[in-house]
Amino acid sequence: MKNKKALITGITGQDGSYLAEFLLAKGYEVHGIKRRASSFNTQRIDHIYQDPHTPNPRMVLHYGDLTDSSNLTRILQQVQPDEVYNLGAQSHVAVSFESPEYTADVDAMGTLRLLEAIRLLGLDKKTRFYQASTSELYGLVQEIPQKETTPFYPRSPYAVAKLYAYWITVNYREAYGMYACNGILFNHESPRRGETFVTRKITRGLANMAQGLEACLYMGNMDALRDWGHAKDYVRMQWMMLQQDQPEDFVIATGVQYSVREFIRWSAAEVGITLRFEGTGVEEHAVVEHIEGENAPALKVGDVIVRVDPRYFRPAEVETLLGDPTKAKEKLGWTPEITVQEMCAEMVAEDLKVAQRHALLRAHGHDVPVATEN
Ligand code: NDP
Ligand code: GDR
Repeated sequence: MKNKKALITGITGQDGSYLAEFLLAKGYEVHGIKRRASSFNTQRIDHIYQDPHTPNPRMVLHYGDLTDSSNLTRILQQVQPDEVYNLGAQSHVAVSFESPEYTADVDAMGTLRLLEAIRLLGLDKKTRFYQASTSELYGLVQEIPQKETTPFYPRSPYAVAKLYAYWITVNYREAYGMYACNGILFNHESPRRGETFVTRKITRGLANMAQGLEACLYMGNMDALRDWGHAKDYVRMQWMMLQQDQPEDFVIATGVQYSVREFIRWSAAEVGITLRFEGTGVEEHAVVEHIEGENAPALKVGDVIVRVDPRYFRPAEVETLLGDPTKAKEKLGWTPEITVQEMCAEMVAEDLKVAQRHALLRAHGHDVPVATEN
């Protein structure tokens, strides 16, 4: 039997990289769309990249953009994929308040462009379509926990754009009989998570502070509650959703929620630091109470290493998200294998390795770029 072909938008992102690995291991020929950038932007997939000069490469990258219909149509025509995974997006909620129109163009219209191209090329009976939908659709929560039937109430330009993408996917399924479905995924993280999402900002920030590369971690709303899983578990589910007889939408979550503050405590503990939170509101801060082991030579008891900076508050916040993955468990047999605590340990360990390398370079007089705008 011929290998299946998959096309992944957003292949250079967190999920795209894990999904590409997963599909290659299953024997797929994987095509991905990458954006033209002035610097290299393929760090997450460099380890699986195949030189186009190798005979019959099973991984092929195409330049493209979700804002460009003609480009998407040409790539789809050329690849004739069995499965399309639409993971590409301006995926940062806070940034969507800064760039609402661009976010709508990529996240909402981009999805329509792909679906319409599949239809116009006559691929609608061949190509199965996965849409990266999100728990942000629930926004101002109407029911706890959230499941497939919970009403939506989006709270950001990102979530509103994704709401359009959700419904246009349902609409193409119902109107044209396409195999198109939504995975309504709750937050999922990994060592490959973008540096400005909260978990990675925390694990990287703590690792850098432990090694003397940063002085303080400035946070937004630490009361926010999230249902965090591991990206590896969630991409497996993306594939499973396209292997069913009938296309359906599924919530993917762990069913457990924690606060951002809790995630900071765990990450600190992974570095060997016990934190004490003091104060309330914008005055809240965390003090180093105890240090164990060798991972934090740059810190001492009494240091204030976490503060609140209101610039990270959002114009409208999603305070609490908790998913109910019962349908995914019962219909597909999916359950997450990696706990949030295991994931946190993995993320801190990876960030510590990098911070230790950078501290060594700095000690030998080399410049080390550590600043991040979050
Ligand atoms: P990332 O931000 O890590 O990756 C986004 C990807 O989209 C990158 O490859 C990025 O390219 C690409 N992209 C951005 N803009 C465009 C554009 N205009 N045209 C083409 N590609 C573009 O996101 P994740 O991997 O974390 O998430 C994958 C998808 O799942 C996203 O759609 C996200 O909204 C959604 N989602 C994510 C969840 C999560 O917790 N991670 C939860 C629920 C949904 P580049 O590398 O060049 O920036
Ligand atoms: P989210 O993820 O908005 O849920 O969207 P993010 O990690 O950015 O925020 C989670 C929660 O933490 C609070 N928070 C902070 N967030 C950031 N980024 N930086 C901070 O300093 C900070 N302090 C507190 C936030 O206010 C929020 O409540 C992610 C993205 O991957 C989306 O693409 C995806 O759809 C959803 O998850 C599900």
